Amino acid sequence: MNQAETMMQEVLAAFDFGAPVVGALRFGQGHINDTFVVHTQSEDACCRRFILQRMSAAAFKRPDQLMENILGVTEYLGREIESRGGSREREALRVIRPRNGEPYYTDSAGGAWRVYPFVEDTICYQTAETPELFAASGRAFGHFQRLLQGYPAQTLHETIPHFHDTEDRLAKLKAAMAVDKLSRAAECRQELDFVLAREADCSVALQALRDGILPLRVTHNDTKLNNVLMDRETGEGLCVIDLDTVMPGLSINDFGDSIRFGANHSAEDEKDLSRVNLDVSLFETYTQAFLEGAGGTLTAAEIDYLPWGAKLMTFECGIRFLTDYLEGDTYFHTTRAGQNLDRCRTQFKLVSDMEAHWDELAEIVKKYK
Ligand code: ADP
Ligand code: GN1
Ligand code: MG
Repeated sequence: MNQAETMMQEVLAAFDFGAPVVGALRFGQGHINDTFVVHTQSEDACCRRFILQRMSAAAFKRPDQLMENILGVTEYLGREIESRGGSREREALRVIRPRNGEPYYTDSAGGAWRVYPFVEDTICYQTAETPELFAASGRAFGHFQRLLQGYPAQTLHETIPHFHDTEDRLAKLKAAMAVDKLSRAAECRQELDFVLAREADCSVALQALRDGILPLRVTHNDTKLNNVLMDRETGEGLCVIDLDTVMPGLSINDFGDSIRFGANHSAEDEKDLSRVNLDVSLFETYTQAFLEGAGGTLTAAEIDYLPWGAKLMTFECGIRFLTDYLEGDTYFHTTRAGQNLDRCRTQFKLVSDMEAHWDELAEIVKKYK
């Protein structure tokens, strides 16, 4: 048995899955945590699956605080969903504690592991294959924000400090550029100039927050299409997952991150930039659906700022990919050389497209005010 297999044995033994484990395999396409699907098989032949995750040590310095947030949020969501007649087992994540009763298991090498039941009969999409699918994700994320409207925000830990602090992301990029640890900056000159030409943009949403124009809410902060599980039967958004970054934040960022990832027809790391284009009609589809799901919780100012949420989340994500590339790809999982730079380039292409369609985007959001 190699080291990874020995570690997996240790971790599997730390949890009670209710039946013998028959296998654990790598799963999903997340960029942050190490995710596995665990299969169990009991004597009555009923096979069950679980999601087992080693939380990213690079992203999350305090797994104890992270899991305190997740326990609080999943319990709250479960109650809200039940009180609306929904199924808490299918529509919310549920933490399965290890045998020692803690919220997660710390392995002998210091890794932090958690388990959720696998939400069955769902599909996790990587691209918005149809407008209906994208609309369903919009309703789910809008509704998620609505469900958490009354959550006591002051009890949440900041799991990643300055997560959507675009000014801070810019400062970190500049620092990485100055150090240029791997001498990659020369190769990224065009991308760096793209950022430097838009420095002022980094303050737009934060200034609106400081000025009291935009309210602080409890938000998801990572609203990619693949962070909502779609019901296989109905095609509707069923369960919002990846709750690691639920923190006080801006509603426009939840909207914007979905647009960044979903309102186009290409992979996040597409090399051929001619294939990376903002789909304005998908922007409209998502706007309508997100606001429908949010059910009147957004203010008029928040709706006005939605195009800024889209542009800033896309710009910020590009800045983060570029920073990670300059620092040697230590944060986002990569499967090939240059992937983070390619990801950065797709984001900046989308930002340029948003700028080119800016008036149209502003007109669209006005329609749904
Ligand atoms: P990351 O932060 O790395 O993106 P996620 O929590 O999003 O990690 O999980 C990675 C992937 O695992 C998801 O995109 C989804 O495909 C799958 N997944 C996570 N939790 C569940 C679950 N409870 N049921 C089914 N699939 C899940
Ligand atoms: C990460 O965890 P995942 O893969 O859903 C990242 C997001 C980025 C996204 C880019 C905790 O999302 O912020 O927007 O990659 N999550 C974290 O694809 O950093
Ligand atoms: Mg994810």
